[in-house]
Amino acid sequence: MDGEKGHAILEAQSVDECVIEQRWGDYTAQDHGTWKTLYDRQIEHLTGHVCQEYLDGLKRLRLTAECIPDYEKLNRHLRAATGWEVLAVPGLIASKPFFTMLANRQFPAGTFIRTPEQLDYLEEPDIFHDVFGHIPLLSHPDYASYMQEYGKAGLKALDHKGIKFLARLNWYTIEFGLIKNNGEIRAYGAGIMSSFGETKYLINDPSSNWLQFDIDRVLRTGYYIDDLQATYFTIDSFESLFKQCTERPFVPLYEKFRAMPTLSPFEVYPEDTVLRRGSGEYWREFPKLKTKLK
Ligand code: HBI
Ligand code: FE
Repeated sequence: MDGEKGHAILEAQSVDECVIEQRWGDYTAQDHGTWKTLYDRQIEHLTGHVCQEYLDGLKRLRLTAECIPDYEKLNRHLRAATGWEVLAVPGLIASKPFFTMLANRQFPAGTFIRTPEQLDYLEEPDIFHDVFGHIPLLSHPDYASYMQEYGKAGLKALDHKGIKFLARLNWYTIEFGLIKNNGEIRAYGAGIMSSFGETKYLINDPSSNWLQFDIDRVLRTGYYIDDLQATYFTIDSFESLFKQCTERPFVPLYEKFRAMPTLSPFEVYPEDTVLRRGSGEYWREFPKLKTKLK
């Protein structure tokens, strides 16, 4: 996307100004081939490490490696499952339309797909991250309710300087969350699902700490957007996540936590319930963090 169009989209404050046509017919054979390569590779590496709810969602929504999903067809299955729908947007949109869409069970998904040269990482979320990463779980009723609540909380947070805290909740659940599945710990976060590097690291590298999800801890814990996770938070179920995030109003927590120090993703604190104590070697040997703690 060229600069000023991207800039204009990030300025747009209404949902209508952000939504575009997917133009499924414009995808090339290379685009569909990239989708298939990414899909097959992630499914191969995630099997055994991804939660059952996600795999059920892929099936329920008929999401396969065959070709880039056509949002019109995808939405028939998604609406039937939980009333959610995917709307095409050119890329990252401003927070207000973003949260408004989530609050209305509409997920803003990109339409472009990365080039074969960008297979392993790209700055902006592309259709593979948004659809393969985020959409399957929207067919699960409890996760669907959580995402809608997240959108409603986002609209409130905009009026109470709470976006920083909510972005952390987004990061440690929607993007990089883990969940218990019959005693095992499995991935559900879109940032894991759609990233080859993060998937390999989570599965093979002993460095990261896996902590029991606690809403106060997560709202207070910073994160780096440009590196693998030092800490992952694990929920018992999507129902328990929804309950923890709706049983207390967030605005008083924003006030309280704003006056307290940001917790580090590299530390384990006395109150933490540690499900797996990492070795920490990844970030000790390669401290290459470029961006600041969020
Ligand atoms: N826009 N399309 C899109 N997708 C996102 O995930 C997104 C966004 N705009 C804002 C945003 N995420 C974050 O600021 C919130 O998650 C906090
Ligand atoms: Fe995402």
